[in-house]
Amino acid sequence: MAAAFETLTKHSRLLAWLTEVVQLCKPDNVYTCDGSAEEYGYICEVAMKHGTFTRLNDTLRPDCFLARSHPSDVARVEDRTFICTNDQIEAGPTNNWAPAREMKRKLCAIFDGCMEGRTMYIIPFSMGPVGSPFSKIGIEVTDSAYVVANMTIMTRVGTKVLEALGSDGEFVPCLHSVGAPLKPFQGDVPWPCERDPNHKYIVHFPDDPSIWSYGSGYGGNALLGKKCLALRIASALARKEGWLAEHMLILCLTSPEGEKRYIAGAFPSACGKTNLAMMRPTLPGWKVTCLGDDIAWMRIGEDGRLYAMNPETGFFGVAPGTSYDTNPNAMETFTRNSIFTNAGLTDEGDIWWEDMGVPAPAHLIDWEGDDWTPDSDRKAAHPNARFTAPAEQCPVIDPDWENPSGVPISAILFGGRRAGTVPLVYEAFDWEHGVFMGSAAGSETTAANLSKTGVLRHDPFAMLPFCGYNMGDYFAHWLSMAGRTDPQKLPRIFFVNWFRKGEDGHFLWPGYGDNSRVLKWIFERVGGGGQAVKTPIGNLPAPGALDLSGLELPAADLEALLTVDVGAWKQEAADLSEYYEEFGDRLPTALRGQLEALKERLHGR
Ligand code: OXD
Ligand code: MN
Repeated sequence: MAAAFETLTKHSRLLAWLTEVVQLCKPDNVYTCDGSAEEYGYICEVAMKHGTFTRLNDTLRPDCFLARSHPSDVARVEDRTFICTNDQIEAGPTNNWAPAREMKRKLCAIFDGCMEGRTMYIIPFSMGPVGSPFSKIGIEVTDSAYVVANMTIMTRVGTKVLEALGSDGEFVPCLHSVGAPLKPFQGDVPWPCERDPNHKYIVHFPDDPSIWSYGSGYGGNALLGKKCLALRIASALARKEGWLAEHMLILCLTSPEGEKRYIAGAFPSACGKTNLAMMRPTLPGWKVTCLGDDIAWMRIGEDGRLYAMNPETGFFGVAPGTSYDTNPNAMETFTRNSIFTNAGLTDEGDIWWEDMGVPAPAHLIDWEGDDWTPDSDRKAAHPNARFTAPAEQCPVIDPDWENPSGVPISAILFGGRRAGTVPLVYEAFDWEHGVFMGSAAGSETTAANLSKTGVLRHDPFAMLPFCGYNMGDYFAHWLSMAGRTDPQKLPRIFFVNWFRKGEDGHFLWPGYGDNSRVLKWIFERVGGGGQAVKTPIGNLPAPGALDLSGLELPAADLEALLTVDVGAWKQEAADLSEYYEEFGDRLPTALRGQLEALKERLHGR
């Protein structure tokens, strides 16, 4: 057992807060994490003892575990996620809001005694390299060993963080409970959580800042460093401090000549960010290395360029669909030291999921713990099943992924899953137009959140579920970056769409490693080359400018991928006008101006 927290820090605010949460939550034991390998082993043993973890076959998948969640707790719960400020306008129209003071009162009642019969774990963690001036420290208090194990992979945890915090450093208090206290002699279940979907609370107080999460043990609801701190809280801090906290992958593209360019990309959940971040290019001689697959913190550096850093240390990726065809580097990343949640368990003790690229076994145990055969009419893995894997195990991890100063970004991509209208790639005319493009992003929904699938939802900058303040102000903050440096030094902005479909429903673009063809054009554009044609929506690749060597793409498909359907875009602009109404007077006039200019270009004026 680790030493009592009182002996581990002299930070009086931290001590006061921990004392308060112990009194409130009333755990049986308190354990402070030191972040060591021994501790990780011990936590995994605890999770196995509770039935949360099953150890996988040590030959096939060394030091890996499978967890099965309760069927009521399988994804982020956006309808139970709140941004709590004094005035609703500060949270804006895209967030659930409640008055901060009232919500705190309510949460204090809900958290009262919520850890009875359980161990409280204190997890000191750093988002970003420990000690980097760009990093932020959080202290997560949780009653879930599963959360401790996952946080240990996803963030930098332990004593070194308390040391960096010193006696008066800033930290974000992050209180988490699965919401399932144990009465004396009550037996535990493998995945304790609040079963009532209306009694889960993922609450952010950006003005404190602090996070309170109750009732779910899953993913972004519970691993509070990720969406809660590194996006919702960080976006609000970033606005105050003049930087950007974004839902973006970071990759480095190296040309056959050895020239490197760093690219960041914002895509809504389940649009293939992880696949793109560690892609194996099909174009000979081109190389992609990965710095991050989900979150980028970006600041203007001393040279006036925008630098990006991944605050995480692991990948929490969607498992189904991940295969040696779609993402061989991810497959190599989670060969060991990884946690799988809601995957199928084969009779050999390995994991399996739909579209893993290996035939379905004749029998397995599905994500709900039941026998499954290929004839079953259920999925073996939940569609939002996940792998948690250390970033350092990625075969193409970039040597600079932990550089405390980040890497200079040359291009920013926005994208989404769009069956129609949006071409394969186009480039913004300038920063303001690029911000407009980001604000107009949207995607057809999938299983990473609980909304209906296949419906188009606006998802500006892929930040709809993650922006910790008024989205109109967020647009203004993006626009303001042009005033913080020489705008010519800012990255160029592009929109991409790998998901365009033909009339018969087939994908027009092969995607995956062939996306390197689009990245090559982007690489050339930012270097001053790459031919483009100006269209009403932006600059598209000129005929012949995309490198399609070795690819058999029907001419009609290429044509459909690279033409601007003016009629469809007029409709798109009309939809956007309506969407913009939501933001009222918080919508920057520059964006209204961009929309009007787009309409004029579409009408040929
Ligand atoms: C994620 C998400 O899990 O965006 O990364 O939903
Ligand atoms: Mn994400």
